[in-house]
Amino acid sequence: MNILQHNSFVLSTHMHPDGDGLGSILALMAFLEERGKTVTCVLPDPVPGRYGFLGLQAQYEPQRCDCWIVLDTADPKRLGALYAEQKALATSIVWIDHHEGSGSSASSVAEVLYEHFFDGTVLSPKAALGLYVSLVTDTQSFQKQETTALAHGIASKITMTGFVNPAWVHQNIYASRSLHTLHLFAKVLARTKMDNALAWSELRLSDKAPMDETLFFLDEIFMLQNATIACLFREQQDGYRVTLRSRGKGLVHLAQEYGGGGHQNACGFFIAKRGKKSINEVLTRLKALL
Ligand SMILES: [Mn+2]
Repeated sequence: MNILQHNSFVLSTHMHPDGDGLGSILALMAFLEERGKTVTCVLPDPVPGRYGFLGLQAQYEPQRCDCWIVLDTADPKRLGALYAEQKALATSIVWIDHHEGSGSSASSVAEVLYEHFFDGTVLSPKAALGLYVSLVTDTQSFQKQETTALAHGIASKITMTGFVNPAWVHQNIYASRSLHTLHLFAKVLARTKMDNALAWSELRLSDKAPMDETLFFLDEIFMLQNATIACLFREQQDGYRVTLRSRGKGLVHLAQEYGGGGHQNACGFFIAKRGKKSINEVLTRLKALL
């Protein structure tokens, strides 16, 4: 991946940007700027408030550039309208991803970036913070199955720089729940059902759930004792956004069959609304995988 032949860069990530996408943009931006490159961050969606502490200056209009680098997805659909507009202004495109189908089994984009760009370099404060946020959010604080010695090793090298305070990062990202979100969480917990090792719940349109603030609900449901698959149905006007977690059940093919994607143990897709049928069909498919 010889991207340093280029001079001007646009860095982007998927819609509903998360810590992995935003953190890896911050790190790669620092790396390129330190080498005299012109770098602009262009996003399809606003930066969620909880990631304001990254200090990332994002723009929302496509920009002309030699090289457009998309982080944390390889799926044009996940860029929405930005894809066609930005593609028209970029001379070349590079996708840096770690989802199923990308050929990478890295826990986070930080791992991919570290191996390609940062190994053996002196980390700057911005690069260290960006890599750490990418790593800590996508491994769910080092608890997911994809978390290897490599992830811990990179985290150790980052924290040894002294530029990153893990407790401060954690507080910024996670100690940010509103009372509304907490009350919503109570509703979703009360709706949770379990059938053998499958646990599921739903968010309804009437809940008015902000996407970014309710992402942790599914992970909490997945903490149920003996659950090997957890599923959250998020009602939309025309269907349901379905997100899945598993322990070793290999769900990504099911997600892809429905037009979605992700990782084997964390993936999602969208289904059209057809009364009770739409939810029941998914539950039947999941039970068959237990
Ligand atoms: Mn990721």
